[in-house]
Amino acid sequence: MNTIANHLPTAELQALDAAHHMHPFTDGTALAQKGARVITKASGVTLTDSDGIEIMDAMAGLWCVNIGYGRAELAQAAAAQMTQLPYYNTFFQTTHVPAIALSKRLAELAPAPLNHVFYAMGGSDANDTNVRLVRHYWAAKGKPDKKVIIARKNGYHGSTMAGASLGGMKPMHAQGGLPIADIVHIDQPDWWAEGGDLTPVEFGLERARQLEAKIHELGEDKIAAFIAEPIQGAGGVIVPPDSYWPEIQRICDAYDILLIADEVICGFGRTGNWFGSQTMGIRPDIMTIAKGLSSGYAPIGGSLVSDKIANTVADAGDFNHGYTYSGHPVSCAVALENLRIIEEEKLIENVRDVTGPYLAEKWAQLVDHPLVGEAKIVGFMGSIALTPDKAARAGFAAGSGTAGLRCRDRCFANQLVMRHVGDRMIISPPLILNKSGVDKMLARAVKSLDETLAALLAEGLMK
Ligand code: PXG
Repeated sequence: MNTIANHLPTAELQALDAAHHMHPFTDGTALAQKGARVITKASGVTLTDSDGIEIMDAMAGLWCVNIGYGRAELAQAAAAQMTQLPYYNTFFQTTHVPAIALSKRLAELAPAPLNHVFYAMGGSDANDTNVRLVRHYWAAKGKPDKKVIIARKNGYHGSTMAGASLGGMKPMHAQGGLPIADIVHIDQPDWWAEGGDLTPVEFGLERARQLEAKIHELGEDKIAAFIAEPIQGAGGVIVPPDSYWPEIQRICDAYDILLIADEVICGFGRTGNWFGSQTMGIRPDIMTIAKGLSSGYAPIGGSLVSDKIANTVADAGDFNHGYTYSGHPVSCAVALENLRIIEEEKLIENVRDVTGPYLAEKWAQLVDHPLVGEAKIVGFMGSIALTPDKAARAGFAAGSGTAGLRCRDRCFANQLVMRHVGDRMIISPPLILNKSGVDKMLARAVKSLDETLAALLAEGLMK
């Protein structure tokens, strides 16, 4: 059997990595100088690197390992499926049992009218499906000009041409000629950074009404859909004010605009419900899913689609779209086993009723730290805003990321993976993290914040 050598010295692995492996969202030259951290194994909420150092993973990989690492049941489900039927496609009027079973299960879990699934390999390509699907839907309804999709600045919807276009990340648009045609962006509901003198409630309404203004500007018959994450993840865990989502829902209903909820991060328990749309009280026509669907054990994503859309598209002939690995049997089998574990071990109820509230109470106390201006958390996704001046909600004079980068490095040194987005620190731990795990995570976070504060003061970056 071909095994993957895992016994080379770290420096040798790093040199090989630098020589041949191009990393996502990475300055390759800088990384080659520093050397990538090599992760060799993981169990529960703990990673181990090639030097044997154990690191607590407060990001669940990339927001995806919801059931935690090392669950042999998923490996067994994959092995059994590979033995029985490693691959077959779902094109040309064929199907297979894992895709059938997973589709049925997802239809049961999703809010009422979302009874249909179109599979992808992850969230980006699922959002590509969504762009084509909503435009095809309106064309089938005799409205081919209803094709503009409204999205948000600082939203994240993936890295493909359509995914990155829907996203509102300026550095991504700056590379490769994005966004593609007929995708426009409105401002995000980030009260801390952009709320000015408005109350959160006023600001939430103001940002939601930008959607209405954009619809008036472009014309209702030109707008196919609005897409947003229930809670922005990669943008920095931005929890919108309570007034935001009800107003967005009202506007989508009033103007016959399809609502696409990108649940890639919020789905599968992250917010204390199966879906973030339930937590935020919205009724999407389409939900993008990925990540927690398989807890990252196998690549799978997709679009959960309403009866209204699926039936219209079915009646309109071929939908000329699909991926070789749409509904891959091994990924479907792994996802089903993952969903079984989430349900039977009551991971979502635990986040909603036990560990989530416990974490929320302690997380809120972080605002007492001199460096922390805002602490936000919903279920098991949280963020804190680092600031040199809480009252002014100020940024650092030396630029965005001044404190965030230092804090992220201190976290690593203190055996904690906590990410930074600019000067926001974010967490999204595995849903299995228990109360003592929460305590351990917070102790390491506070130590890292203390050290960051000391460094900022010593370097004269903060008074
Ligand atoms: N939508 C959302 C809301 C996401 O968070 C995608 C779509 C794309 O999914 P795929 O599976 O194609 O990557 C994502 C992915 C980060 C980070 O740095 C976040 C994501 C991916 C990579 C990095 O926070 N989210």
